[in-house]
Amino acid sequence: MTTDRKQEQREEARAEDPASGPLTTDQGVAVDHTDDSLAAGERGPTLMEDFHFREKLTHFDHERIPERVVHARGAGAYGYFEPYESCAEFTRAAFLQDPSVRTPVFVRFSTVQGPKGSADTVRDVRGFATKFYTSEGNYDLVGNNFPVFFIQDGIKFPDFVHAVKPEPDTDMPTGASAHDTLWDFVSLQPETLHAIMWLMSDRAIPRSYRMMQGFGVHTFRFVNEAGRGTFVKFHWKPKLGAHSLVWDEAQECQGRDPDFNRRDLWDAIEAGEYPEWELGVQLVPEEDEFAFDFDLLDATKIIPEEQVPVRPIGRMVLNRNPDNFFAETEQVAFHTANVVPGIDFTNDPLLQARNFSYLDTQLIRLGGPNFTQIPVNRPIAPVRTNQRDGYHQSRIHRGTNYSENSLGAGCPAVSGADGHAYTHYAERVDGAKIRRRSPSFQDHYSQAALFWHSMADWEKEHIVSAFRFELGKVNALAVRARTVEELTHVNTELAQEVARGVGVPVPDGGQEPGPHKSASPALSLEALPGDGSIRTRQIAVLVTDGVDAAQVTSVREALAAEGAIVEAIAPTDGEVTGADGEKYQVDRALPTVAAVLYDAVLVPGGPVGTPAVAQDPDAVRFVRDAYRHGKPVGALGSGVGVLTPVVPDGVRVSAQTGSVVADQGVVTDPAPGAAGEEFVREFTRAVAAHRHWDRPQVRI
Ligand code: HDD
Repeated sequence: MTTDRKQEQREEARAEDPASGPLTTDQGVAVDHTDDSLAAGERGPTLMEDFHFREKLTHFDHERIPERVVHARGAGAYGYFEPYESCAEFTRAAFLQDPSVRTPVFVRFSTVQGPKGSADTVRDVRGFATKFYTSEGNYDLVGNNFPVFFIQDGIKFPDFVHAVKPEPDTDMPTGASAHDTLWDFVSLQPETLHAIMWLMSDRAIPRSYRMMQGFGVHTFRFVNEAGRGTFVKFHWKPKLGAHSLVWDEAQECQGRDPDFNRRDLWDAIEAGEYPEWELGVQLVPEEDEFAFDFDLLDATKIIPEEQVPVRPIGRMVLNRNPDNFFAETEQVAFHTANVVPGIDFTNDPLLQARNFSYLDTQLIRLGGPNFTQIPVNRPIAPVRTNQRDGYHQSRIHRGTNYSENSLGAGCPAVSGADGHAYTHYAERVDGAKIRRRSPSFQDHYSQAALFWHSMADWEKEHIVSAFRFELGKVNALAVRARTVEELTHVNTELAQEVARGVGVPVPDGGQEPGPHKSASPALSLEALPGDGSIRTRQIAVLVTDGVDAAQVTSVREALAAEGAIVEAIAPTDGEVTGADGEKYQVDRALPTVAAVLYDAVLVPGGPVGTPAVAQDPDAVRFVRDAYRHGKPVGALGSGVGVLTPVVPDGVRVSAQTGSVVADQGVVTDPAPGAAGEEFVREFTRAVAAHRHWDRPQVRI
């Protein structure tokens, strides 16, 4: 957020509080002085009658609440949802009927493993929780950016979380899955393998919360006015497409800017670049419940989009940042059991467990049963209950507090059959009490294999590299070997490549699940390129004294006109003097930034490209890192000289003045002076493609 925006916010806050006058105590008593304690004499003891001192310190001592037991690290924003058309055929949920009605939302994105203060760009699942403040009450779609989960029955959630969280003796590692207990758990629980494939893919290191998918994971149930049920799975598809970092870059980002994704979301909304997702549903008629070779109740399975297409039903736009992180993002409470009429559950054992857990955990985290009265959790629909008292009860209820009653004219009365009340879907259930997994949940390898076969070659390469990194950090060699053995049931090539990297015997393999069925192209990141724009992409332009300022200005204006954010980076902050003697404002000093914080790098002409600067290790490293992370790299005029030693053979760089060469994301034009249209067009195209994985010496 820019400083003046923060200042604006402060002024807005003051304007909203007309009585914004003197500092007071919590009791509203004006305070004359808050920098010195009340004492007996200037050098005497502090007096206990100093109620201002005591209240101020006591409140401070009690500011922290328990962080979430998982998903502690997050970022949130407000926005709205609007349906494209009525979904009355499938559901009577009011917010899915009228395209002219916008439903307010609050979304919180999160990582899972790390504590509240951990870094954003860790390898992890990302939470994608949406609270719809609908006219019929709050509906929470509490999803992730993976469509599957690690376990099938929620009773194992404590075991899974204990295994992935820091080890109980050392409390290490923070924000990481690369350690013995997780892989011990995984190597003994084949049901985890499908989600593990997603965790080892680039899906687990999203470039931006704005550029990642979201999934409800479970099969839920739509119920229409006539009471007919339809199975439904929810999908969020980002307008900007799904894009990721590479692991080498993500690790450096953790240090350079632990708030990388949080900042990206905040700044985009502040700049009016409102992120947008399309809500889609996969619909399965109840009569088709058993038409699949997997169980719809199994949260470790997807319905391949090629089997049941995703039907777009609306869009969500996030357009307002919270005013206060603790009050809103930290205190927001999502719960899978917060549903509205027309949306119901299935007997998915993971969902059933979640329907217990969220309320349970929020009671302790938010200090009792009245957390729904915290503004961010408050429905816009009227609330009328007979629930009373409890910590932080802020409602002053009048009248009766029981049902039935006559003294309160029977109010609040149950809605009865008028159709507005929530009625649970009358699914017929029967069965002997049993503690046993359904046989229909037993196939743990086919969809892990499906995911592998759906990957582009570069994605497979990244997955192998991730497994090698993760298992390379596992000390227990038997756990490494057992995990590799498990991978032979997914794909022999994968298992053998991983084994070669982690020093365990290379398995013979051949235990894949039968002749492989076709892949699901929708699972590759290549299926979600986005809108082809370069909006909000961060581009670094390396400048120094003597730079060809006309060139920088021309290309900077052209890229900014396409919505990119272009920053001039120089060895020191302040200004540089262009070759024309004019001053040129620097945005960032090189020591305060790094290539990993940018999507592309441009090296203009002037002394930047002269041998003296080309030997500047920081500038050369900046360009080299960008190249090695597969990012677009451009050079103009003598700036081409900085690229030449960085770009390996096999990538063409322009040598003749006047000819623009664009090859594998490297765009060069040695011509001096303002950037030509062709260069701008080619460089913009290279930036729109995000990354260029197939070029030589990309470091993943
Ligand atoms: Fe969970 C938080 C998503 C399985 C129990 N979960 C939490 C959050 C998200 C998810 C996005 C953070 C919400 C926020 O931002 O405040 N969880 C999922 C998904 C799952 C999943 C998509 C699998 C499909 N979760 C899961 C299981 C259990 C829980 C199986 C327990 C049986 N989840 C919790 C929790 C949390 C939570 C412990 C911690 C903080 C909170 O609820 O409010 O109750």
